[in-house]
Amino acid sequence: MTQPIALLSVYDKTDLLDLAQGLRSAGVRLLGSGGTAKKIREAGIPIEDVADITKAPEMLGGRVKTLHPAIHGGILARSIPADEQDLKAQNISPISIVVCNLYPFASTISKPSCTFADAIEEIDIGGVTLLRAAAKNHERVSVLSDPTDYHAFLQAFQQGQGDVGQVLRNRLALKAFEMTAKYDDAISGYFREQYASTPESGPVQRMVLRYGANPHQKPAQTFVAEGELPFKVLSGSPGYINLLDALNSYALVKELQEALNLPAAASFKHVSPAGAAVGLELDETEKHVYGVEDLKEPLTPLACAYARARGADRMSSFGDFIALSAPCDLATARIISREVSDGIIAPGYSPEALEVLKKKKAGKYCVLEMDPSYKPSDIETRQVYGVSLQQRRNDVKIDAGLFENLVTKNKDVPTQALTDLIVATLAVKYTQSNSVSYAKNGAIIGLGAGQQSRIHCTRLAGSKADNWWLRHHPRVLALPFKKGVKRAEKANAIDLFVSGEVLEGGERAQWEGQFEEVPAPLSESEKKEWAGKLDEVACSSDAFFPFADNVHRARKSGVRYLAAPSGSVMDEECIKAADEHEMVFAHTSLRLFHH
Ligand code: 93A
Repeated sequence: MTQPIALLSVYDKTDLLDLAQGLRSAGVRLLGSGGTAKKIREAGIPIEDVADITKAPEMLGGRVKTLHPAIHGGILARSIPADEQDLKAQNISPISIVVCNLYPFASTISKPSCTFADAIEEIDIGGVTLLRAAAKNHERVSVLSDPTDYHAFLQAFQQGQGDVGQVLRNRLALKAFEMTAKYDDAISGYFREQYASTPESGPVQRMVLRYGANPHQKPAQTFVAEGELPFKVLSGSPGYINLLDALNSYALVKELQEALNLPAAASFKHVSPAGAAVGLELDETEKHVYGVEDLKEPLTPLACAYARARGADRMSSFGDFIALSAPCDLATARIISREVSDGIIAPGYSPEALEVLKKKKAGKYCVLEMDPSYKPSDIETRQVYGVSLQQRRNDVKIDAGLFENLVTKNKDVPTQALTDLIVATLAVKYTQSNSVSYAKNGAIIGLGAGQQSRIHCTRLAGSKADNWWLRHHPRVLALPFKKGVKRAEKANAIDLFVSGEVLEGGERAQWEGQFEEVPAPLSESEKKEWAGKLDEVACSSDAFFPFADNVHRARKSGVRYLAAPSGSVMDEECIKAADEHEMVFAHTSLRLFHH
């Protein structure tokens, strides 16, 4: 057997001498690059210089040390006659062990004093090539990229009398590939920062964020690893949660528009919709309920969509992030300009609309322009507590076909109900689970998000829908507000009025002080009578109803059309409950958890 050769070239020289000694004792011939060979030789362990083999000195101040056919031929040659012949012809000996770790690029650039030139010099070329070559040829070659592996390797080498076995070589190769991938990530991240963070330097691929989910979570950034960010910042500067809202809400409105062929809008808070709607015309009562009756600008379909989305749950929508499926027009911008909102994403803005929006929040309102042709990749990855999770994106299409399996006696689904089922189902697709949503007239009217119990979702969404409906009550529409009461204050006062919250002391005085004449509370019988008038509501659940209580609760808020996947042991009970109320129940066989 020919003597095995190990090539050593390491920046981090931890445990290097033990390894060299061990290999040497096992009869391995050692070859080393400049500093590595020097250290080993000084410890009295015999080693040859790479330059002795290549007959080429290290050059360019160390930029070229091991990059030579005598080295890479020796590593890459397979145990096949053709390769062996090639080596023989060039007088090259095969190398069977490569020990290499790289220049510390990441830690160098993390130092505040690091200059651009420092960063450039810290990009390891030869070492990466050694690692990749050895890892590629791991059928024959062992690659040691981490000092913590030396000891086990030596043991295996001694036990196997020079053959550590394929399983160990496989794991070492994988580690080397992961090492170079991480290394390259750090390098491309650095250059993204240098070359692709401002519009002046070309397409923007990366943006610094002030902070992450909370102010102490720094640094923070957003980036794409190829192409450019699919949105442009026209005004303000988006934060981390703004972007979570913007990207999720835009996905929702884009799908709503595609599914229903109507402009769509969403009002997001904390990565769930507070409202979402398509642009169906508003009648006079609805204009009052949504606070757009006094708008001078005629309502466009897009403005109707946003009025509905924003008006469904005005309390939750306070300080929302808005998404529009179509370019923002002046009427929509005028509605937005009167509300407290954090930002907007849309596939464009008319010049007049942009002018209105840019004035919001003293010029700090966040306006993002989305590229409508953007296609996210099929696979999405995120990290939780340092562990990566990867899945196929939830790109399932929601359309009328989803609601064909009608399992109740009543199978009558009018066109409007179908629209509402689609709106309700698309909303839960983009709502933190568990979730249940109620929709009517092309808009979400109640949504229960992020509850661990399904009945709590159904109740929460139901109570929101009840409040929404009570806001249509003639006595609410006629509440005698004093002049000068702000829109948000009115929304708050109405919410307290319809919810029947008992107020005391200063809070009560403050509430009463907003009216010309203090209104008498809505009585239970008034509420009950009014609730009885709500019907034809659609309801969608992101997973099956585990008990029939959900069906009964939904009906109390006017739900006539239900959609949920099947799969519960209580499916039959749920269908029975729906039949009892003459509801229509569509089993979708599609679960839509979202986190
Ligand atoms: O500048 S390099 O990219 N050019 C090379 O040819 C090369 N070969 C090995 N850097 C190169 N290396 C790196 O040198 C290794 O990755 C290792 O980190 C370091 C070892 O240098 P020395 O043996 O002189 O201490």
